[in-house]
Amino acid sequence: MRVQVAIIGAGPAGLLLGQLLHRAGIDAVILEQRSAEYVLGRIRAGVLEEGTVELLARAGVGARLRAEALVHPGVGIAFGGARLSIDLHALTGKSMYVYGQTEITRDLMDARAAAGARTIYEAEGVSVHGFDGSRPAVRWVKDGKPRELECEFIAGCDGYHGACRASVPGTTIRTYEREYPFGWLGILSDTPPVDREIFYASHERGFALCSMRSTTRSRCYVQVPLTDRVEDWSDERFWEELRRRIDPDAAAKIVTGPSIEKSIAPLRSFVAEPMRFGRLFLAGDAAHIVPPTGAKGLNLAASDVHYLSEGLINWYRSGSASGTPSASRGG
Ligand code: RFL
Repeated sequence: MRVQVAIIGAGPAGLLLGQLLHRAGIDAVILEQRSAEYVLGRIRAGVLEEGTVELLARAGVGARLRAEALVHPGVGIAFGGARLSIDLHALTGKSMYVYGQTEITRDLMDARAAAGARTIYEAEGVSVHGFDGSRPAVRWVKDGKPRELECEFIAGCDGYHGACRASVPGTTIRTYEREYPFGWLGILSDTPPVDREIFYASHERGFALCSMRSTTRSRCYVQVPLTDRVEDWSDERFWEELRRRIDPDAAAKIVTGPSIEKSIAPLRSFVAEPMRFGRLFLAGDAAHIVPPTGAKGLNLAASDVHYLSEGLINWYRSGSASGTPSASRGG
């Protein structure tokens, strides 16, 4: 099998890149180690920046987002029992959008299926080869049989634990990492959001965030010690702790309810450079992660995909004359 671009990973970075390349007439196959259902079930991001929303629209998957996303002109910060609202729209002319990562994934998967573009799920043991030369290849096992794909470029969109970054010789990559000494306990619940706007709380007991996925679904977090386990946190304990950390007006308005997802994410910052190794490019969490407190990772992944797709599209349009694409911000 031969293809122009092999994309490793069907997270938001891989699916969005596949969609942009497909619209530009570039043949790309996505290889994903998990099942489509598993990928769709992963509950993560929900806060999108204007640039991400514009890029999704350009990829042809903006209609449902525009119709259903909650538009937030600003963000709040609670401290010392009071609340400060920052009107981002007034200050920058731009808003934030609340639309779940699962919904973006669903929109991109639907668009891919409608276009008849190929995604190979449950590809085991994916490995990347020959990216320092002109004929890279990807190998994997599917249904117990070894498979191989020849390609012109490989896009490593396989997240922080993926195979692509790990395949790069250690002498060619530099990494910077910081692990924070606390965890981020988040719950998702079918309860109305604490407030109309997303707000952070700075409190001596720890940081907190009241966010949402819709007008009926809340996503709230509290900072916890790294030694805590999810089992230590009943739903009642979570809501009680959140109440203590936010301003009294908001605390009085909280509607509590059972969690439908609860997890503790370790907080880590990580950056690898460069993001290009011959014909292998890294994008999204494969190259860098930021703590989910900032609601930034998916937006950064979208930004990488914007630059990478432009580089690849320009390269193919210019008849491949200019060597290899210059795509990442790092060159
Ligand atoms: P992903 O989403 O990790 O997808 C990588 C895909 O690659 C697959 N894979 C492989 N496939 C084949 N072979 C291999 N060897 C493979 N190894 C891995 C994986 O199965 C997966 O399908 O990376 P991508 O596409 O770069 O997207 C990044 C975003 O998912 C991530 O940055 C955000 O979720 C971060 N994030 C947030 N970002 C925002 O912009 N706004 C938010 O509000 C926000 N909230 C969050 C977040 C992340 C969180 N967690 C759990 C870390 C909230 C949380 C709690």
